[in-house]
Amino acid sequence: MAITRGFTGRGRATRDPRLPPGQYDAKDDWPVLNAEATPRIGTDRWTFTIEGLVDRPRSWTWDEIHALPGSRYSGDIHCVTTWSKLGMTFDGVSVDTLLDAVGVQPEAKFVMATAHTGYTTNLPLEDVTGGKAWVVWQADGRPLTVEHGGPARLLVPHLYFWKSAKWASGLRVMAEDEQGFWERNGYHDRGDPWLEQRYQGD
Ligand SMILES: Nc1nc2c(c(=O)[nH]1)N[C@H]1C(S)=C(S)[C@@H](COP(=O)(O)O)O[C@H]1N2
Ligand SMILES: [Mo]
Repeated sequence: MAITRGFTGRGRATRDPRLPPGQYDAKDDWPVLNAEATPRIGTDRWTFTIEGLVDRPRSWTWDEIHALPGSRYSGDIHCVTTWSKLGMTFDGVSVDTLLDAVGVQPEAKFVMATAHTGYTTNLPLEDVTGGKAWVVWQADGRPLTVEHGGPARLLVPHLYFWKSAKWASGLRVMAEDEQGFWERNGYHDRGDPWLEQRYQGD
C-alpha cells in the first residue's frame, strides 16, 4: 500500500509530493547551468543525427524534425544542484518517433546523447524509450532560449537534468555503457532523482 508522502500533520505546511528528496522548488527562477560557453546555432545549421547500432542512420534538419508528429511533456524537472521546477510544459518530438525511423538493432542497450558543443551524457536505452524522452524546442509555450539549449535540447525529465543535453546534436546508439562529460567527472551513470543517484556510488 502506498504511503502518503509529504503530509506532516494538521495545519502544517506540507512538502509538495512532486519534489524528490533533497530538492527545493525554484518557482519562477530557472537557473542556467553550462559547462561550456553558450553557442549560437542558427536553425539553418542545426541538425539532429542518430547513428551507431541502428538500421538506417540519419539526420534531421530543423524543418524535417518539425514535420514529424509533435509531442508534449507536462511535468517537472530536477537539477542535481537541488533545484526543481514543477509543472513545466515542453514541446517537440518524442525520441520514440526518431528511434522508430532509424530502427534500433537488438544489441542496443545504451545511448550517448551529444551536443553541438561537444557535451555528452550517457543513458540506458530504456530511459529514452517508452514516452520518457523528447527533443524539445519550446518551453512553456515559447521558443527555447539559447541559454536553456535553444534551438533544441534533449529532455529526459525523469532523470536529473544533466542528462538533458542542451544544443542537442544527436544520439549514438551503443551496446555497452560509456560515460559522458559529467559522468566521467563523478556524476552517477543513471541519475534517478527519486533514488538520489547524484554521484558515482550513490
Ligand atoms: N550542452 C550542455 N547541456 C547541458 C549542460 C551543459 O553544461 N552543457 N548542463 C546540464 C546540467 S548540469 C543541467 S542542470 C541542465 C541545465 O539546463 P538549464 O540551463 O536549461 O537549466 O542542462 C544540462 N545539459
Ligand atoms: Mo545540473
